[in-house]
Amino acid sequence: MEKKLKLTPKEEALRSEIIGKVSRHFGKVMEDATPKMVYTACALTARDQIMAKWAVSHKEVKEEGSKKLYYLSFEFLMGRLFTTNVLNLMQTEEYKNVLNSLGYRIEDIAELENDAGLGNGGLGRLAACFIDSLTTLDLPAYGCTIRYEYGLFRQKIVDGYQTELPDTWLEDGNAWEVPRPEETVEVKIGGKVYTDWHDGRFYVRYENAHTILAMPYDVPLVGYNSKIVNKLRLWSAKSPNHMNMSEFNSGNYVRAVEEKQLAEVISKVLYPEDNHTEGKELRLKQQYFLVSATIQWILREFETRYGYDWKKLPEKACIHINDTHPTLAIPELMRILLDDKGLSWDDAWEITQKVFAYTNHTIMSEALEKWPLDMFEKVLPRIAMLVKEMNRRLMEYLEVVYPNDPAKHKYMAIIADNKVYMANICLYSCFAINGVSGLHTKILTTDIFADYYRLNPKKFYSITNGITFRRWIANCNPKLTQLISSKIGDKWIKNYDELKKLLPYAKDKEFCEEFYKIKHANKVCLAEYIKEHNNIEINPDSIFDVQAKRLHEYKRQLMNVLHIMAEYNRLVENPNMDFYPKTYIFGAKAAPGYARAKLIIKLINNVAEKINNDTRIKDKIKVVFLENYGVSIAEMVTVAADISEQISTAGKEASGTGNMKFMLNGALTIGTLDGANVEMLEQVGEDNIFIFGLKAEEVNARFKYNNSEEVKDIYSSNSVLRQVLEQLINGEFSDGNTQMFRDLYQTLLFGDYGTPDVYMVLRDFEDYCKTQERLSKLYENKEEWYKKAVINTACAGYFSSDRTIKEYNDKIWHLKAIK
Ligand code: 26W
Repeated sequence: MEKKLKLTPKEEALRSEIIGKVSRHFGKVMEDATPKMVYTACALTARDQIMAKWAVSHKEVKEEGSKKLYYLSFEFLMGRLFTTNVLNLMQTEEYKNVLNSLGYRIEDIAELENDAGLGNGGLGRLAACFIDSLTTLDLPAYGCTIRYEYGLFRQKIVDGYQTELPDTWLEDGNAWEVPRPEETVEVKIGGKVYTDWHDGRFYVRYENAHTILAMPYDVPLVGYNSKIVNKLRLWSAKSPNHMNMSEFNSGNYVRAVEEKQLAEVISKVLYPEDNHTEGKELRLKQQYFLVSATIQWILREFETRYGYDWKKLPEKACIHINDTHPTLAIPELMRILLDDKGLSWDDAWEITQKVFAYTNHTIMSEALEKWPLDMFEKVLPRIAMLVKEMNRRLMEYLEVVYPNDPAKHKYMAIIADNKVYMANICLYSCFAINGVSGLHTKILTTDIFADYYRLNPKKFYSITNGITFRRWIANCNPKLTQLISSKIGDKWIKNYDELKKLLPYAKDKEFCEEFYKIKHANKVCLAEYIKEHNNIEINPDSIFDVQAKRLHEYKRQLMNVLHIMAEYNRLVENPNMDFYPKTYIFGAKAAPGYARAKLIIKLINNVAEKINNDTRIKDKIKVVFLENYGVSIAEMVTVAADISEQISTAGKEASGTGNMKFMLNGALTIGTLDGANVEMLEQVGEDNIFIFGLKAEEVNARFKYNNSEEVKDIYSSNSVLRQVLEQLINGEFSDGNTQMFRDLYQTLLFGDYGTPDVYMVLRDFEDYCKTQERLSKLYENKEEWYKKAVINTACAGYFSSDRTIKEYNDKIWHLKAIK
């Protein structure tokens, strides 16, 4: 229903634009348009503005001959783009008013956009935050990834179990992308390669290689009140051949389209493994597909502007490798410089070494990528030759710097035991290598990468992760943003240091009261969502305790549930005890092949089912599992959380970024001294964060011996823990089924390979419970609680990804902001 509202001339113009889009794009008048059409029309008007800006920005970057960053990442977890784009264009009010005048609410329209969920977790979301900060700081940069037709799977909980459905995010089209068929490049996979010299030149010939076309789609991106437009380039795989007509005519319909399908499968799905690799051939093809297309494009751009002066490449381009997944960009650059551009090995190598930088995001050994050499040679015969030559030179070098140390050579090798080690390619070739938090970098340089570190300590940097304040507060928590800006102005959204100015307000009762009201309103919103989606009634006055992140044993969702079970047991025994009502909220996807992670999801759901329906405890505990956790759900839960669970086994979480989002929005953290939690403690001081558990060195020491004795001691001395462990196998939370959760019991008490409780769940349990109790006690004193909450928000400035990007730029990239 249209409403008569007074609009400014600018708003009137926008309104006509939207109506025009609905008419031209869908052939409808406003009254007949569906809300989805209105969404698309709005998105297209925003896109038009960005495109107009883009043309100018592109010209400037070109004219200035600026150095550019190419951020190669297998994942970009962008989420929805409409409201962040509108925010960055500084037009939220305009769109809100215009949509109102057309009878819509901006929130409802924004919700119709599918999340661009092209990522698993932290690494992918970090890439998305980085591209926002790069653009906001007017630094010329391109994000490069694959246009997965299906993003990460859609999670559906059936009878408490996770099931997976395809995420059909492109089904209704994607208003933000611009196809660039004219920039399609060819990628060659498989076949046989022959090399030879004649007439003083080196020749490479491919036989029976498969050619796949890589067609780019560009998503233009604006920064917050910024001058330039950057872009995310998404590569899509296309077959060079159409359907096979003769097969079709002979009635072989499947075979007629087979070849085409096989080529295009490369950009169909994102592998749902995070922190675990399986060495699948298709994934290797995907990796080469992305890097080959990107490197060809980079060199073409360079050549068009600067000709054949390849030595200049490092002055004009920096290529960032986001974890090892895009590592093959390194041998691919070598290949093109050698085979196509005719450079010598030494010249090509000198250039290559100055172009690439690498970030490591995990020390979990099962995440460190390695490929079977025979598969590698079959899929990428020419790249395999180059990688072998790199390894030969590396070995020669190691013999000089670390003589007579075969064990070390093997550990540092690119090829060992017939496997290709991706991280070692990066460590050998990149001019900069970094970890993502202080503790993580320390572990890299003193432990897993120590041998490379000793060779060249100056190449190593520590750069703590960050999050973009535009999405993670301005956009998802507009009320809090307004409250803060009403006191300290709105500069802090871009100048993160200014957030510190909020600190004095922690002592201002009235301010804290307002802060509390906003948190409460956000909790009410989340409660409504939960009522609608889970059909669970939750109390907005209870403490909202949230753990939202990928499901992994090291993140210890299991410890969280065991504690909930223990609290429940206490309440059942003594229903009238003093107990502040609590709502435990989980959001987590598990890798489809990770059986134990999926079992933990089932346990959470069974515990929820039992507790939520037990009238004896009078609604004092509720447990909710939010289905299909992703960026949009994250936005909703971060603003509503009172407690943020960051409870990984110390030394295992490289940084974490969810921890920062909760902190920024005024949740108090219960956490271990792991990843960026360490730095959060430094920022807020120990009175304002709830740290418990073993430290990284203590965990490490326990890894070195078999901790069976310690586990036995804990088991016999802690009766609360003993009870919940027994409940895993006595059917208490599984309708009498004593087998369902036996695996969890088994791994905690006896371990898979004889070492029980690898992730120290039992060891940290008691301290965790005590710390939880301290938090519940504190919540009774709202004044104290909100003082601490405000301090958390005020001290979160350091965790702006703008700070992170400035550090990357000063230390590694050296890009110049466009004036
Ligand atoms: C090949 C399978 C695979 C896929 C993804 C292996 C490893 C990964 C990522 C490196 C996992 C990941 O997302 N790591 C997270 O990166 C974040 C950004 O730096 C950190 O904040 C998290 O602590 C880290 O777990």
